[in-house]
Amino acid sequence: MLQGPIVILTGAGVSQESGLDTFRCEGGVWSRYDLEDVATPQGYQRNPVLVQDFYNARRRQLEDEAVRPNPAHLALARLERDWPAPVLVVTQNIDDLHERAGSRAVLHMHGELRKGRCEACGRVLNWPGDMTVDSRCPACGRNGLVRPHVVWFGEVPLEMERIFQALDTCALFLSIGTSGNVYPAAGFVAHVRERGVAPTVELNLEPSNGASLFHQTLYGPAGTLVPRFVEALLRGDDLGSV
Ligand code: BJW
Repeated sequence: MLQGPIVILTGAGVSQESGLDTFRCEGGVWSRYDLEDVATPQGYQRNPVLVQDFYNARRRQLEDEAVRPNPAHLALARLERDWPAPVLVVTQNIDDLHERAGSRAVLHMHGELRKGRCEACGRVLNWPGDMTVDSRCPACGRNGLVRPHVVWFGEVPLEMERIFQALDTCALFLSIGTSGNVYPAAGFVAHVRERGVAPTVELNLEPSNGASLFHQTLYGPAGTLVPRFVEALLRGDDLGSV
């Protein structure tokens, strides 16, 4: 029977049924915006107003009543509560739906929409509302140097040391709702497999770029698949029978 710590990588697909767009699916964020414009430091330098507006709109979307944790987020929170060893969610998502569902051990490797960061003093700030190119840092008082606390292409993702420590000691690795296009997250499955100890499972709507690297793959909407999978894990079912 499976025992020990679990690491769960999540991506935009886990929040799709909560009403948030994925990036690379049909009609996704990158079909409406050029990622070079809104998700690179160079794009921000060129047109900070466009980038602030992009993140302001997404931040406001989190306030929408319809945007709430779906059964996949809730099942992962339940797993953390009921599993007898640590369960860590490593999310590429910048929304707060895992926390709202009740997950406590969550690392946001690509940052958080409801936070800002001052480029003058480096302080990470809670930022629930709109941010502008003139916003004042409440910590150091400087104007115009607060940016969204998100990780753009070419920037180093957050919490990498803790993430690799967890990957190096996990007994099970799950990847949920991510297309496997973006590194270093896309490389986690290969990293875990190198150790040759922990089973790796992909739960996604369709095969990701790295699908062949997983021991097991399950396809369907996360809101249906994840609760079923968590239920089976907690019952102690053999993974292969899920
Ligand atoms: C469902 C579903 C449902 C739908 N149920 N499933 C060449 C080779 C290798 C690497 C590089 C390279 N050139 C450059 C790089 C590095 C680069 C990179 O990976 N580029 C690739 C595009 C090639 N990476 C970086 O620059 C990163 N930094 C870095 O590498 O630093 C170096 C370093 C690393 C480590 C240590 C030291 C140094 C930074 C990456 C930053 C990514 N930022 C973004 C935007 C910011 C946040 C935001 O605005 O939200 O993060 S990009 C965007 O993609 C966002 C996401 O987090 C990320 C991943 O997307 P995700 O989650 O996979 O979404 P989708 O849409 O792609 O997929 C959704 C999936 O869900 C699909 O498969 C659907 O089928 C599925 N799905 N509905 C279940 N209901």
